[in-house]
Amino acid sequence: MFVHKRNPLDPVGGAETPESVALNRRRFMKTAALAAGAGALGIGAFALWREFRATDEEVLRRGAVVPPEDADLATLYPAPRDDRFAYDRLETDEAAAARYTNFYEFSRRKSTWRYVDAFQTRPWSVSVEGHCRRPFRLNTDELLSRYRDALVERQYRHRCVETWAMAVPWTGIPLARILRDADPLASATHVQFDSFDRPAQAPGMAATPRFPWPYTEGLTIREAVNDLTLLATGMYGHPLLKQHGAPIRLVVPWKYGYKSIKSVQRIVLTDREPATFWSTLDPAAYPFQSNVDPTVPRPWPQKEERMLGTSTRHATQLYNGYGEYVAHLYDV
Ligand SMILES: Nc1nc2c(c(=O)[nH]1)N[C@H]1C(S)=C(S)[C@@H](COP(=O)(O)O)O[C@H]1N2
Ligand SMILES: [Mo]
Repeated sequence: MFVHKRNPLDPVGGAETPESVALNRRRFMKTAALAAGAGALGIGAFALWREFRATDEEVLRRGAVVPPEDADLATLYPAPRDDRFAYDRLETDEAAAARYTNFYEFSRRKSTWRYVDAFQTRPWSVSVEGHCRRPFRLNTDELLSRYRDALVERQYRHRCVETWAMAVPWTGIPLARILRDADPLASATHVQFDSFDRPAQAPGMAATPRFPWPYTEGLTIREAVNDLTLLATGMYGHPLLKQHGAPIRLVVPWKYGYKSIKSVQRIVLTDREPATFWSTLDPAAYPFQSNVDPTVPRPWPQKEERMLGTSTRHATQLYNGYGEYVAHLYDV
C-alpha cells in the first residue's frame, strides 16, 4: 500500500485498503461471519466492516456543515462554471470522494467523516497577514460577500502522493484576488498557510500530540498567485463537507495533494520558505515544491494513479497535466 509509508504517520490497520480489495474483504467477512459466528471476528474486523457498510447518505450527512445565517449567501452555490479546466475523464462520485479522505487532525484512517462530529466550522475566520501593507481578517460570510463576484466553479484533478486521484468540481476564489487586496510587500517571497489547532474537536490531533500541529503548508508567491491556485469554499456545488476541509481550503492541482491544506485559518506572506507539516516529519519524502512528477519515486513509484471509487488507472502526468499553466514557473 502506498500510504505515506516512510514517515511516522504509518497507517493503522486495513482502513486504507484500496476499495476493490476492501469490497472483496467485505464479502469474505460476511461469509466468515456466517461460518464462524460474529464472536470469532474480533473487534478490529467488526470496526472495518462497519466502515465499509456505511451508506453514502450517512457519509455525506455526517460531514455537512451549519449553513450561513444570511440565506442570500447560500444562493451563491453553485457558482458560475469556469470551463477552462474540464477534465479528460469521468467525474469522481461525490460519496466515493467523501468517504476516502486524508485529514490527519481527525484520523489516520481514510474514513475521517466518522471523526468530524465535534468539529466547529462556524464561526470561522481567516486572516491575511505578514509582509503586506493591508493585512485583514474576514469571517467566512464576509469572505463570501466580499468575493462573491470572483466565486467560480472549476473542475480539477487531484493527485495524492499515495497514488489515488479524483476529478471533482471545486467552488472557490482565485487566491491571487485575495492576496492582491493585502498589498504584498516586495519582501514577500512565500506564502504560509496554517490550519486550526483544536485537539478537543479533532481526535487525530489529541492522539498524536508530538506531531508538528497545526498542519501547515506553503507556496512561493508566484505559485500562490498562479491562475490555478484556488481558495475553495465548496465542492460539488455546495459548501465543503467537514472531511474535505470545511469551511475554507487551498487547492493546488499541479502538486501532490498534501499541499492542498484543509481548514485554513491564517495566510501569512513571508520572506522565507516556511516549514510545512509533512516536510518537518520527513523532508526527503515531502520536499517543499512537491510538483506531481511520474519520473520521481516519492519514494514509492508514481507512474500510475487510480481514480477513487473505481479501479480505473491512468498514467501520471508531469504537473498533473497542468504544465500549460505552470511549467514556466520552473524554467531555469
Ligand atoms: N489540514 C490538513 N490538510 C490536508 C491534509 C491533512 O491531513 N490535514 N491531508 C492532505 C492530503 S495528503 C491530501 S491527498 C488532501 C486530500 O483532500 P481530500 O481528502 O479532500 O480528497 O488533503 C490534504 N490537506
Ligand atoms: Mo495525500
